[in-house]
Amino acid sequence: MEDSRIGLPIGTALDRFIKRFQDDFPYATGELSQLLRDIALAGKVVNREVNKAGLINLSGSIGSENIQGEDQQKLDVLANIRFIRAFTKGGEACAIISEEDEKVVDLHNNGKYIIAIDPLDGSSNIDVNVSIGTIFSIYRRLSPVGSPVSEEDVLQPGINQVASGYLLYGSSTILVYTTGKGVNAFTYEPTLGEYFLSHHDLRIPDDGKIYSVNEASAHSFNEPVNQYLEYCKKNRHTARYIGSLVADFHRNLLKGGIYLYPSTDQNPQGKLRLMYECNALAFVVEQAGGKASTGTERILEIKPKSLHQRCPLYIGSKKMVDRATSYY
Ligand code: P6P
Repeated sequence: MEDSRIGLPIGTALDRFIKRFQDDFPYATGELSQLLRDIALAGKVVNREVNKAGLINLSGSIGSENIQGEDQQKLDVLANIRFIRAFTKGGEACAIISEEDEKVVDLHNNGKYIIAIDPLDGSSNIDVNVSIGTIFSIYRRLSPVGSPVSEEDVLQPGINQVASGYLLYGSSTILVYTTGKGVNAFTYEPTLGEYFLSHHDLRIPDDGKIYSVNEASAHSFNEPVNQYLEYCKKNRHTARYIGSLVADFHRNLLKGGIYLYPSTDQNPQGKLRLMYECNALAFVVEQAGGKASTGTERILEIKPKSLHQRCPLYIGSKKMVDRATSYY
């Protein structure tokens, strides 16, 4: 099916799509394109490991905790190694902020880009065969190429992102990303080892009836959250919560909906991390016509204070986020 807006039909290979749009970037000298290819390649490798985890004893935990104090799954560590290796070989990124590493991973090269990544989000679902995902953000470094990576390079607000997206390892594996000119999705065809354009210029429905929240924490939600949930129930919404952010987000992106992770007594700042979960998805959802807020502040405008800081997250259809935040 020819899409006149871009002259590239559904089914176009990722590489050709990236090349076609590389010229849209005044400063693009191909590095950002190469970075996207590196992510796609690492995603293929992680996809293969995720799909056979049970067979080669890759599921389960390694008995250690990451800096978040969360039980590290074998695939968490593997995915982190795969993505860092891809960026190291590619040479386009000079530093990486990863959920699995306490400090910034400095690649000591002349790369122009900073990556923030959650290599495998929702990994506690690996053992029960529920979809999981990789979430990534790409920034340009602010300090001169080749100089030591500075704190201002890594703690940039989400509005500075040059690209962001996610891989969803589900019934099929899909790569969804934006470079600030809309959102496109590529479905992976494992027999050909290639991603093909499956959703062009994705737009999230302005409104929806699906809300995603873990209501087991409702006793500790603040009043505005409970008022909104009351509204949802009175207006015949549907609750859908997979417990895997990327899977919940992707369904809401396609069908319309809102995902909420408010502050709770267990996670007073919210559970999700600003740098490599909230900012990345906020850029995607805004590019698709949706919204992302902490409840009181636009996610993309938050000035980060630390690598792994958390924030409350309301993300999805514009009208749903507006209503949810109107109770504040
Ligand atoms: P809870 C997975 O650990 C994750 O980061 C997201 O993928 C998911 O939406 C959320 O946490 C689930 O958290 O507290 O509901 O189990």
